[in-house]
Amino acid sequence: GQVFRLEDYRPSDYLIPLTGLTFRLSPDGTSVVSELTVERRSGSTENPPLVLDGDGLVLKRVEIDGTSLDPAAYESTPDRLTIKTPPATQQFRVLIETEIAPSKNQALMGLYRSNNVYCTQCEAEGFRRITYFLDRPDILSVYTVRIEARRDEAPLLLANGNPVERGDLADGWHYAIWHDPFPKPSYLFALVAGDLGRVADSFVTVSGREVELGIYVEHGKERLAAYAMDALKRSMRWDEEVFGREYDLDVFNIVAVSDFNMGAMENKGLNIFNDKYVLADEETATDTDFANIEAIIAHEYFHNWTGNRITCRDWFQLCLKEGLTVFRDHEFSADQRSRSVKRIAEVRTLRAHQFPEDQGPLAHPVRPRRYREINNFYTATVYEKGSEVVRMIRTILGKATFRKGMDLYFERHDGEAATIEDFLKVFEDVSGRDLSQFALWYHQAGTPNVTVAASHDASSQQFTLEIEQSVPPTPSESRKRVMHIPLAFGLVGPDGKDIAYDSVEGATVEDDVLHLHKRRHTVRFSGVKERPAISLNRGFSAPITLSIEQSAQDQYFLARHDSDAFSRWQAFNTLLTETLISAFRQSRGGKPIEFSTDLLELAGTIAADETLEHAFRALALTLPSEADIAREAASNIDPDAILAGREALMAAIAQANADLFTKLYHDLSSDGAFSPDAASAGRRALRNVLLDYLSTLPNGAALAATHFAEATNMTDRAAALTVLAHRHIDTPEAKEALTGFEARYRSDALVMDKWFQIQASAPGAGTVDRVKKLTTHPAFALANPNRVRSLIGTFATLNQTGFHRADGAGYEFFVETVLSVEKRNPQVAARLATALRSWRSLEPRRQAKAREALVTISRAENLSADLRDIVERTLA
Ligand code: DPP
Ligand code: ZN
Repeated sequence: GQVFRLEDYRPSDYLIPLTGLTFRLSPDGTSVVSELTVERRSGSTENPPLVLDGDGLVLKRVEIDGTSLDPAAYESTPDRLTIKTPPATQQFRVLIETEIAPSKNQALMGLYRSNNVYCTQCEAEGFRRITYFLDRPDILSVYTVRIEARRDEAPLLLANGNPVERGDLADGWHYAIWHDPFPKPSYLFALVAGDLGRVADSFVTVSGREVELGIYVEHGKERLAAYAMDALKRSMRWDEEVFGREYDLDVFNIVAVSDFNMGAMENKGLNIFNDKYVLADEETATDTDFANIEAIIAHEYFHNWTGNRITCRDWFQLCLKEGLTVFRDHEFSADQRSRSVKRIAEVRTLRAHQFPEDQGPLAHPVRPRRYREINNFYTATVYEKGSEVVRMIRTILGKATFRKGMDLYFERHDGEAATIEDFLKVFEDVSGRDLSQFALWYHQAGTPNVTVAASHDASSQQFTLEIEQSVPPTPSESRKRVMHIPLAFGLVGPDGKDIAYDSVEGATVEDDVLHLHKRRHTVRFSGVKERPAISLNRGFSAPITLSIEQSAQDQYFLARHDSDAFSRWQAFNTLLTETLISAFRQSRGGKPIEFSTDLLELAGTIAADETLEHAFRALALTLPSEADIAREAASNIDPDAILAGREALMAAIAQANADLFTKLYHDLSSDGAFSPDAASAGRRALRNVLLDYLSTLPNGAALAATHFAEATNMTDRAAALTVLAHRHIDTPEAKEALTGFEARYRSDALVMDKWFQIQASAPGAGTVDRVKKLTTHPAFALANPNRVRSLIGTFATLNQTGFHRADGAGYEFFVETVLSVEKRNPQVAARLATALRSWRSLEPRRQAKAREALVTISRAENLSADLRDIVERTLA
């Protein structure tokens, strides 16, 4: 396929200041009439051909300035419309009619049908599946949209912007007209038509304008949108208060659909959501679901300014809107919930998703320089690492200067399609700093590693850190440049408080942040009487891996006393990870596994520490996952040995703390009505982690069965079912719970997704066959992305022992499934295939089988550009 390169960017010859669209909706033959006002770029005196993008289109007619165009004057294919000699006038009008079939659209890009509702998804390049257009984000146009449909089929007609007019037409048809005054790129176009229920509310902006809010869901599910509506209003207020951003249209609508490739989409004034991120109540949604809904509602809303008002010049700049908007939603959630708990959760996500990407064959810079298929760049690197980079800018500049920079960004670039250079420039301008070395975070792939050795000299009262940074090579970037790494730190004294020092030399230190600018630093703190423990990268100030030469004594000390909650969690997590890696090696070597009693005791101390939030304790006690252990162990991975080591540590911690955990578990029983707030969720989280431990003890299955039976919300029910299905699958308790859950939720697709997920992630060799069988379950559908991700995606990403089964049976099933998904939906198939990205870290036998699986996919006939791109890069 074609390779697109950042350095090849060139402005288009033409602009499209105005776009009028008329849709006459019908499932199998929708007519789209597009009336474009086309303008030569100012200053240009030439009239080169006008080349419009298409994708699988059927052209019905073309007119220029009201006259039909002679067939010799244009060339059309399904993928392109070329008007050979446009008029020499500064402006001209082009009318294009295409016909599309929403009912046949299974790729879920462009205009399609979900549950009999017409809806659209245009990012990144779906608009060209609707009509011929300059389908690139730097073409900003003012849209007026007229929708016509049969009133009985689609009483509701929505598009971007504000409603203008609606009325009846002959033969039971009706129409609506929408106008969006804000120029926008085509990827933000949206249309929805169908029969949906409406939840209405309103919001008065800071300047006193009233905005009508609507969330549209399947009839009968209105009640389930209450939490999403509440999250929306909180997001709108927060963006005013924290970023000074006010909403700009008269209406803001959200539509939930059940077939959606992504989580949600920020179309101007008309967000379209995967229903999984709208619908929730305690009976059907877990606390994690509530938190995700809050975050994604906020994320899409925040895009109104970071993405829509200021968009991206080209798709290489995707992180300009995504990294920044993720940063904004992280900050929102931190303010709504617990900041330190939120930070720990973010870092866990970054390590679980972005680190393996950055450390494997699919590594790419936060701002990539080339791509073959842009759909494959909606990655953890662009989103999550992109957010970390913005966070580092704030760390370096300080909160007040950062805010000034953001204000300048909004002021300077409103209404534009901008670049990362534009973004960095505003921060240089407000701070007077040179951010050119910092900019490497956008340009250079790979996770930097920082190694640190500390020494203390009592006689000279000097504390010295020898620090070295390196960035491992990544595909097509073997030589790396030295980065600017901001490390928040503290020197922790014997009483747990940070100690003061007289002066520091060898690196810049500002506000408890150590700035690395060179490959090596020798940093000397003077006036340090007693040897402190070094707490480094507090709050995870830089997205790096860190190896500190540190005594176990210091690690235990920090895990008990670090005043920075993140670092305290980190210290304990590092102890657990190191223990699990050595347990894995012992297990593989056939040795009995032993654990330090200090570690087992510390787990108990943390569990019972009432000065710590419940949610913090739950996170601390959650052992690193099998994938975490595999990533940290890095090579020669045998998932069975990893699982054995992890289960052994679970059981050892549980045995050592049996009485304490049992008492805590009972003390934490719910005592009142359900609330999804963070404190209540934290309590449930801790109790459910304790259940997980206690279920390794005798009568564990019975305890989990009771927990399941007594659960009054989905969080507790799903937690108990997970314990039963993962640890006690062959017991009657597990069978009964799985059957009971299925019977109760058979007709609720989103809840059945959990039932699929829980079974697909059950460790062990038997899961492959169980998952295979589940693909024939009536609730499963290969055409629905949520179902595919729940069953197949979960199996491939969260089931190390099942997916990487030594005989390759997991891979064989996976290859077959990915190829059948691909026939309908290449985007979802390509995303699934990334599950094999870490194949080189497996032990040799599994590695050979995984490679075979990738090769089989690469040789399949008619492979889509999406899947080919992933598979070829993974094998390269
Ligand atoms: N809808 C996706 C997001 O908001 C892509 N823009 O991240
Ligand atoms: Zn986004």
